[in-house]
Amino acid sequence: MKDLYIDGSWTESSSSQSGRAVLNPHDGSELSTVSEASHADVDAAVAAARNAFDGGPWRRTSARERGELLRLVADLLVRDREVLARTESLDTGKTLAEGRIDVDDVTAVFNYYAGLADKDAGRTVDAGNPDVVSRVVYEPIGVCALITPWNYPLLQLSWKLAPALAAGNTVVIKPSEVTPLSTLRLVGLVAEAGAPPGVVNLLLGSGPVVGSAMVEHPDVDLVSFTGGLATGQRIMAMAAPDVKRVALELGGKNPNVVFADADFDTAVDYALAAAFLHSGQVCSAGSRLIVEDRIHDRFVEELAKRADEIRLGNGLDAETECGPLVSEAQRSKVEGYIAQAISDGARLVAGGSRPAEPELASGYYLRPTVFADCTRDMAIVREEVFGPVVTVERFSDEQQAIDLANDTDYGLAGAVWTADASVAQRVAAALRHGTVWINDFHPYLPQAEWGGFGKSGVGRELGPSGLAEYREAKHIYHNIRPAPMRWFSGERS
Ligand code: TXE
Repeated sequence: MKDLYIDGSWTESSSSQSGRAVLNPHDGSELSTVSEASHADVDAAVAAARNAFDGGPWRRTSARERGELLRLVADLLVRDREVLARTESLDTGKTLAEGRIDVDDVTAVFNYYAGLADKDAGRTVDAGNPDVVSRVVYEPIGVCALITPWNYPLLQLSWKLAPALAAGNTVVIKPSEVTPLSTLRLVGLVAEAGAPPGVVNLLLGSGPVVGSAMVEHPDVDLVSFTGGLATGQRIMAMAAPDVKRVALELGGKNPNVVFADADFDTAVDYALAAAFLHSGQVCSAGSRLIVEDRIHDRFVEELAKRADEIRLGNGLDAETECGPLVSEAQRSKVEGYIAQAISDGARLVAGGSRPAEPELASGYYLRPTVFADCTRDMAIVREEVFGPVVTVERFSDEQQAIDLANDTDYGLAGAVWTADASVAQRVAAALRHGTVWINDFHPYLPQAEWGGFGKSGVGRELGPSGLAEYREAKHIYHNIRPAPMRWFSGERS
């Protein structure tokens, strides 16, 4: 299997380990077998990226040329939209419609950074001295390790790869071992678009072996990681000895606050999408509903009824509204949370179990699950479940809603639903979360920063800050009338 991409060639792993089976979460069948990289492969990929950064032609490309490369990748994504969407759907279990949206979003991200690449070459600074020319310029950081998760393999990679290349870095990519297939295709497109050898390298394999070796490699300058909190903490510690730059997106426990004056049907509709899109395996999933007392009971009743009606099934089937979880391991983790929530006293009002349909029995399915009577001390309310589970808490006034919404270690995203614009603005201002939606849930824009407060991570992706993560700022101070200043004259007065 030649499925590692190192120094401009597809190569075989040098590991003696046999390949890894990639499974279809709909039925557990094998989609493909992929390589497991060895430590020697990690060394080769990092060396290729290092050489391409230090000495290759990439260094001499202009920002405009790099932007053109990204634009070409975007065009190829449009060409291959259907096959990429299908690959993503098969590998992750998400619906084909979601897969298509992902590819369109990825295309938009490449186009956005294609446009931004040459827009900001730095600035001139007034040094307060007419004989000084002082300017700030931006330079690439160097070799970037890009480690991505399994829920949005293509999308999460694009948020890293496009700005890293726009800034002039070289990269070594490692997708999740659970869902590597669309990344293989995307790396193929970047090669087809003409990225010089060594600029983009691809490794496959497990996090603890291949991922750790990348993070600890002395020739890696930056690690950008999206994944779970525990892994992020480990990566930050591994990056510390070399003071590597780190950019981390570590998920969330995202509040969705509904005031009684919000449009009821719309708020219920969005609460379902917030919680159950991609079976809740979304870092910004609205997994914590916080509902005003006056509508609480009616809201819970309607939410549970509609959750029960969600059609589960194969992501490739046009009838399907919600696919399976990504793996057996992820499903059993979520089932553990459900069991604990019941024993902690949360009231199960929908789902909580695997579906009864025989045709779904071999896939990793779970019914959309709603828990009422939840309190902030419960694990199901505090920890990221990453499955089709939503908890409901209640509030009686604005301050209580804000306090509940902010009572989390995370701080990725949140929403407020109300017809009162003043309430909406006050609550949005008070929320300690990186994105706040008012009367909406989930949309993000390539032009707007994405990332979290607190334990949701370090740094920002997307927007101009998403490019800044991959740049070093350098101040160049030029004295244009040099003359001795006699600070040390050696003379005594
Ligand atoms: O993620 P990991 P897992 C959360 C979610 C989920 C939990 C666990 O709550 O239930 O994380 O999922 C690589 N050094 N999110 O265990 O381990 C790994 O190979 C370097 C939230 O699957 O974080 C993969 O490529 N790399 C999230 C990537 O890290 C390592 C999306 C993510 O895997 C590594 C996914 C190591 N020691 C899960 N160990 C989000 N923020 O959206 C693993 N990896």
